[in-house]
Amino acid sequence: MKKKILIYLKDNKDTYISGEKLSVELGVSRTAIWKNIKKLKEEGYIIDSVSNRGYKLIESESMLNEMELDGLVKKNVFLDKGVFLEQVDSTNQYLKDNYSNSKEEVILVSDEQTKGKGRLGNPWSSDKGTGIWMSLILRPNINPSEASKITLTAAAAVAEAIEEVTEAKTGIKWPNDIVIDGKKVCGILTEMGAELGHVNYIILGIGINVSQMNFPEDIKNKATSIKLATEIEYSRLDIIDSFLKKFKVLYKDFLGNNMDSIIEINRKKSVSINRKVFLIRGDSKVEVDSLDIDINGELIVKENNKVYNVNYGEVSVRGINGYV
Ligand code: BT5
Repeated sequence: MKKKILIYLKDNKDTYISGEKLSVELGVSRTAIWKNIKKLKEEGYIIDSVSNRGYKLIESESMLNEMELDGLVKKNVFLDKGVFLEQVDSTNQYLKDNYSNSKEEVILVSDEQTKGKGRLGNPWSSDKGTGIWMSLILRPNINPSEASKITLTAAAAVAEAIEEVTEAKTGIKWPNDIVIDGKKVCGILTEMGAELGHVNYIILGIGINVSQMNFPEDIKNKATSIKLATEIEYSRLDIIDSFLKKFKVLYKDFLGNNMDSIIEINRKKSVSINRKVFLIRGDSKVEVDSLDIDINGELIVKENNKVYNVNYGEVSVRGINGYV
C-alpha cells in the first residue's frame, strides 16, 4: 500500500490529493492512507499535509530504498527485480549465495558493505551511505570466452552515466576502473559461473564513490569521489537510473556481439592508451607502449618492437608515474 500511495503522489506531484480521494482510488480506508503516509515520512519522504487539501509529495528524488530501486527496474525493463539491503558483506557474494541457482536477473544495491571485494581478493572500501555498491546477476546466452567484454560494457555505461548526471568528466582506465581527475572513482568486478561452452551466470559488481570526503590512508592518493571532484552531492538514485538506461542499450549490443559502440566509448575515454604503461603480472612488471583497444576489448601493446594483445584478467595496468 505504501508503494501504491507513493506512486500515486509521484504521478500527481504538483497538486494536493485529499485523503478521501486516495482512499477511493486505492480502495483502502482513510486511516490506512494516513498510517502509510506517516511511514513514508518516517522513511524520509517529505510530504506536505494540509487540512482540507490533502497530501503533496515535495521531495523524493534522493531516496535510495527498495521501492525506488524497484521503480527504476520497472522503468528500465530488462531485469526481473531490484533488491535493496541496508548492509551486506559483499553485493557480489550475496547474489552468488542467493541467486546463482535461480533464473532471475536481479540488481542488488546495498547502503554499506562490510567485506566489499575487488579483483584477486583486493578489498573495496564501501562505507555506509557514501557510494553506490551494486551488483547485477545476468544470464547471457554466450560462450564463457566472451564474458570479459561485459566489464567494458559496464565501464562504458558507468562513465557515460556519471557524465550525464554530474559535472564530472570521466575517463576509463582499461579495463575496469573509471577515473576522474586521474583518480579512481569506480571499480568493476566481474565474476562468472560457467561450464564448458556455457555461461550459467555473470555477476557484475560495480562500486561508485559518490559522496566520500576522505578515504583510508592506503588509498587516499589514488581514490576520489564525485563529491570530492565536483563539490556537489548527487543523488545515488539518479546515477543508478542513468546507468540502467545506458547499460540496457549497450548490454543488448553485447548480447548481439555488436561491440562497436562499446569499444568506441572505451577508446574515446581511455586514459590507458597512446602512452607508456607498466603491465603487472604477479611479481613481474614490464614497460610497454600502450597503443589501442581492439574490437574484442583487448589492449594492444608494443614491447621492444614486438606488438601483441593483452587480455583482461591477465594483467594490471599502472601508469609510469603513478596510478593512471
Ligand atoms: C576493483 O578491483 O576495482 C573492483 C571493485 C568492485 C567493487 C564492487 S562494490 C559492489 C560489488 N560488490 C563487491 O564486493 N565488489 C563489487 P581492483 O581493480 O582489484 O581494485 C581494488 C583496489 O582499489 C584496492 O586494492 C584499493 O587499492 C583500491 N580501492 C579500494 N577501495 C576503493 C574505493 N572505494 N575507491 C577507490 N579505490 C579503492
